[in-house]
Amino acid sequence: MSDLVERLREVVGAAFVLTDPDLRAGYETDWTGRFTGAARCVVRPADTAEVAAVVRACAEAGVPLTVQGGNTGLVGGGVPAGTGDVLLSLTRLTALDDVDPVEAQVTAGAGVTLERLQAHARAAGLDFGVDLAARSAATIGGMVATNAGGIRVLRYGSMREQLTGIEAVLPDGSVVSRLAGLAKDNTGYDLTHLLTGSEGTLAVITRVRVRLVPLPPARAVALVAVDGTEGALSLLAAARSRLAALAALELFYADGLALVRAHGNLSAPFAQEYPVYVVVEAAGATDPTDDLLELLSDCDAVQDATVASDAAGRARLWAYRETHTEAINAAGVPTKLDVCVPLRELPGLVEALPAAVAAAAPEARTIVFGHLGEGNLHVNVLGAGDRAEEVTDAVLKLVADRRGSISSEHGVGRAKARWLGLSRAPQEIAAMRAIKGALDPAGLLNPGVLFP
Ligand code: 2HG
Ligand code: ZN
Repeated sequence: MSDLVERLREVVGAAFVLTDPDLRAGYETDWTGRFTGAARCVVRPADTAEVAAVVRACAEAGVPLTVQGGNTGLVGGGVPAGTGDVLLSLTRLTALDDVDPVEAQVTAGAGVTLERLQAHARAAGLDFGVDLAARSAATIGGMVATNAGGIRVLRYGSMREQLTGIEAVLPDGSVVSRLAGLAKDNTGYDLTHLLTGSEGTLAVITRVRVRLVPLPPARAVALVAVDGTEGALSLLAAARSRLAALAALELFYADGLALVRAHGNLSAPFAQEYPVYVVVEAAGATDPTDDLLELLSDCDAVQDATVASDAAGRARLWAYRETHTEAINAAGVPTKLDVCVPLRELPGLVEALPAAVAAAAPEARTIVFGHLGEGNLHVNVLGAGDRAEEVTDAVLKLVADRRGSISSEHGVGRAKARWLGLSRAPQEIAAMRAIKGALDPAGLLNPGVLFP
């Protein structure tokens, strides 16, 4: 055991192999505080060559690796399950190339944060198509590994849609690198997209090449009150057909708003309370405010609305939606379920959730919010205590009954591995296991993640 640690010190430098429990602690517990495990050490390589040497050393020693980016994943995929793994943190892989304005692409190290990539793209007059609340800490490598979604999927798609290439270290320490960013490349299996969403089980992503999108100069945001989930869907349908500049459409409920307001000391958005709220953002070459206002005045489902076009006003309205995660965490350790169903099933699911959760954990309280465009609900259950597994089982079965996915954007991780069979057929799981076995026959990368 100490031989391996010694060898890792030689590879990355002694300062970047953390064995002291106090130094390891921040890496060993996930952002929610729900998932925790002990690593034999945390190793922090600086580049692809060092990652490859670390992986080779662990492979030779037969020691499993847990791979971690910004540690903002919410399904326990980036923290060790037990003891003894090497925790491979990629936050030092921060190289960021110049933006290529002709291809509208850029190559980023796995440890570059989303916020830094966004600022880099914007300085070149472009933007990155994915955005999410954890932008200051979430890393691009982790976001690719989990195929992160966020608030702009309805306009630009998830991480998968942004990728034109990838560099990764395979479990034997060899490096695959496809970073030319070719717009067309039909030369066999698509490794870039195979590794996207593989949750660190097939390879360690070290660099990625992503496409960038035009930076819309004008934006407007509306916070809209509607009378129910059906009303929110009517607003979505209207926005999809009439608002060409539609950039985001997000959902939350009265109880989530109350929690967020208390946590952030935020004023009430409207003089009275409503059951359901939708944030609509429009972005375009010209000011979309009038189009947004017209949409809202024509949509029968709208009960009340407030619109902001300036940056401070837009941020103020977004805060009601974006601070849900931190407000919930401040109230306790949540059981988080990140699910999606076909949109027609969404109102029925929302209605069925409270009774299903109450049957599993009578004392629990459920806060629901999410990305309406994709039918993606974040079901956060507070106070489940030792009934978290029962709550998970009840909610995921409701979702499966409605032909939904048990993991819409956060990944399966450790949290939902047991339930993979609710969303994937036995033949699919067998095919996935065959791929895992071919690339990682010794099961070194992220054991316990994804597969039951
Ligand atoms: C979001 O949409 C994130 O804000 C986090 O995916 C969701 O906290 C959650 O459950
Ligand atoms: Zn989300």
